[in-house]
Amino acid sequence: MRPQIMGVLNVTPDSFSDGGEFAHQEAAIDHAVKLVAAGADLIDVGGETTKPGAARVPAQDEQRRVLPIVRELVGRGIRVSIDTMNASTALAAAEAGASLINDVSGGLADAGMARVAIETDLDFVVMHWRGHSAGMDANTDYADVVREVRDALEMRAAELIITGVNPDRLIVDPGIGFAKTADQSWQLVTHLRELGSIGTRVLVGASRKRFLSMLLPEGAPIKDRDRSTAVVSALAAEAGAWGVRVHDVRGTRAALDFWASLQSSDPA
Ligand code: PMM
Repeated sequence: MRPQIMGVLNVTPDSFSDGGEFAHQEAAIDHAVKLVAAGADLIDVGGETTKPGAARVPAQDEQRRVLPIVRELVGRGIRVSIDTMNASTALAAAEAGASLINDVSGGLADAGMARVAIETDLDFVVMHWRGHSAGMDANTDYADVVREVRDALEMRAAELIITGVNPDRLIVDPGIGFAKTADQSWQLVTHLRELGSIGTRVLVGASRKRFLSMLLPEGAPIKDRDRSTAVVSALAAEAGAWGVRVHDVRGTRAALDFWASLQSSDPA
């Protein structure tokens, strides 16, 4: 089966228009609707930038940004994932109808997150994480990045299951670009299949990340990474991933539909 496509909707002050709060929200909803029309299965709403070096955002500010959007999208029948490290935001989004919690810290940033995952029994994405964005570029020492990320995710999943999280709800994510050099991100992308032995579903978030610029001319615009993102989406499908998180849904949808038709066609 084709992987699920999670369309990225970052609702941060630097995204969308600067025409005031309402115009900003309208533009965000408009963008989400376009992502669904382009083939997204769910929309990943986030109100805190996790780019390398980024500072934290207070949970109240995050909630002011994301909750009206979650409510509106759910009201329109769109499946929503909430991209947050804050248990209070995850809970409020769940109450507003979100169907998946996407925590880049895998429940490590906020000790209350596991409880929210247990109580809501929503799908729960647990990403490989080595600490907050402010210092993560200095935290890339691995002897064997593929084995260490795999083992850390397996360990984290086991801890969460012992705490009471439903194993069927867990989805692990290697955290491409999070405390990983470009070379380490490449290694993870080419060994995604090894995450399958953890026994949970796997999500891959490679979209527009820095490592994809390695094959592009110096200074190429970010959007030029969309074609290689679509290739990585097809690689993820081939490796058995449950889902991919992408900005350019159209490109990934075309790649995945093509991949799926190759799967179903009879070999000559
Ligand atoms: N990457 C970003 C944000 N959220 N969530 C998951 N599960 N996996 C990721 O790789 C991931 C994420 C950062 O990307 P962006 O700033 O381009 O949205």
